[in-house]
Amino acid sequence: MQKEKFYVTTPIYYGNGLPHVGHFYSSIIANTLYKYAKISGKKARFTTGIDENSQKAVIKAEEQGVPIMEYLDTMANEHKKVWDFFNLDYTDFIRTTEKRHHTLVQEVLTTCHKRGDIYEGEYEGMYCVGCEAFKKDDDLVILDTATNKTLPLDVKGVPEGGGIGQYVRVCPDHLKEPDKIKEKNYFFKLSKYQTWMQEFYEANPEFVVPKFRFNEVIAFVERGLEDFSISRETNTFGIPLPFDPSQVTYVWFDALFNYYTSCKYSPHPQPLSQGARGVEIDGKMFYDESDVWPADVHIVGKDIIRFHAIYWPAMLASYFGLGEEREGVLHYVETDREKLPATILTWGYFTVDGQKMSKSLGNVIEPVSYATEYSKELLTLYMLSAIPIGNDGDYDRKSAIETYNAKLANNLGNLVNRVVVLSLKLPSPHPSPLPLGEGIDGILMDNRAIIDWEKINNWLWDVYYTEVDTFVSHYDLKWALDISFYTLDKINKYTDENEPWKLIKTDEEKTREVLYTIAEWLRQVGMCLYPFFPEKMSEMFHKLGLTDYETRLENGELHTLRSETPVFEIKEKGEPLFMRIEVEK
Ligand code: ME8
Repeated sequence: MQKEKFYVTTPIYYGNGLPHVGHFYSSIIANTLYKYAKISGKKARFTTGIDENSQKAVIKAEEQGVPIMEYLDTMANEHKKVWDFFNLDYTDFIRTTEKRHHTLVQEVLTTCHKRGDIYEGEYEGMYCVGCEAFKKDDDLVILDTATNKTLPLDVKGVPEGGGIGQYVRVCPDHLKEPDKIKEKNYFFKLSKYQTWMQEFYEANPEFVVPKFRFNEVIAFVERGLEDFSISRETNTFGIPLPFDPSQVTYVWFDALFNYYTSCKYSPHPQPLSQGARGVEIDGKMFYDESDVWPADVHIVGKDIIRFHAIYWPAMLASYFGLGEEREGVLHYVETDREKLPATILTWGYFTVDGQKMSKSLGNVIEPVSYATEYSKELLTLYMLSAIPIGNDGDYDRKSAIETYNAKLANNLGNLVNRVVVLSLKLPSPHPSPLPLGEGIDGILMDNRAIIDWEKINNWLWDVYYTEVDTFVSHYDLKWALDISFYTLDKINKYTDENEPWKLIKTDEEKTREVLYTIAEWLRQVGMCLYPFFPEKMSEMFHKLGLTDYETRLENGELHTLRSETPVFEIKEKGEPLFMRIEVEK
């Protein structure tokens, strides 16, 4: 039987800086969704990487006096080091300077050109190198160079009383005046896709999540789509247009197709496609994994939503030849869906302790050093549980520590510790038909006839699993975490009510039952939390004496494991699972 598939991507980050917490956020969402799909037995794929064909990188390399490729190789390694530190389980790390990507983009450009969707023209206007985007007047804000503050967006023209050159129009994100440009360019006929796009949105109301961001996109499209420039004459670094090599394609037409290159020319054949034939490009083998296309979810920040929600479907429509022309107008047809990404999941911007993250304020959270100082799980937990995906959010450092202490160190960590310590105090188990080994303390066996099994079962199967699976499939990771910690609260309550630390002095049999019950709850919640905190949950399974859990989950056995009757062969106390962190005053 064909396995269900799941394909998730992060934006490819610009390689001219190191990843900060904003990048970490999309990567950890992607990793969690990927892991959840994988343990659920899906054919899962997770692509991340870096966006290299940009003017910004060329400028940086020149500033440092190193050849561009040497600079990019160093940066690609630095990026990988960050993701490897967090053990992110990406299937593919793509670099847009790779030959496989050049091959694909040139094939796309040729196809779209032949279809008549790319034409030659002249561009005159403004270009922001920081955004790698052309700007219109409306896109800019006014900067008061005397105070270095931007004026409200609704201020029209230059306020009175300013000195000469005091007020300049700048890009709101980079606070720099865009370059004035006049050059020959090639344009993409986005306007041809106006009706098609509106019909596509209409038929797919969940294309952009959350809804309020989709509404912004829809309103933008309703104002009318304009053709956009896809090439630059003055840039020399990038992918040349196959039909006019004096021009290189400018960043978006190139960058967005990374998501497809990664499947079409995959460095690894996935288990399901054994026998897939490889092609050799630049001495490396690549495999056609395009059966995982389209992406199930692209994770993107709000600043790049228009590119993903408008340009991207239109480019794909042009490449794949989607739509049906009737009386000179292109219309959307239901089967187009099979080639288009299912969801664009967007998030907002973070501030740190209520302030904009900026180098000059010294409040940029650098994920590796922050996680080294505190804990990886603290960062993941706070990012995924304090900020609902979609909204702008604040990273409140004090509250991050408090959340970690309450949920991971106290709630989960203490429970594990209790079960382990008390189990080790129990004498060797009673004879059992199970092959347990002899004379080992701390073994908890199944005893479902007399423990509170029904209660657990009802909650787990009727509520918890359904809710977690549903939340995750709607990309609602906050709620998946919240219900898991709510379940842990229930186990803590059960533990407090049964007081196994007292019971152990009087009733060994009943203690065994209570501890088994707690351990079983922990096993079940641990499997749902595994995609969020894989290292710590593996450690917890190990403490509970469950062998092979990590391997079996990674092999997609979540559903089998949920129904299994485990034996907990607890052997040693070891270090606490989560150390408490002191809150800084
Ligand atoms: O845009 N809070 O790359 P990028 C939250 N190469 N998110 C933030 C943030 C903040 N303070 N700062 C940045 C690019 N981001 C392109 C993508 S994809 C085909 C090409 C987010 O490195 C930002 O919103 O500038 C963006 O989505 C992502 O980080 C990557 O940004």
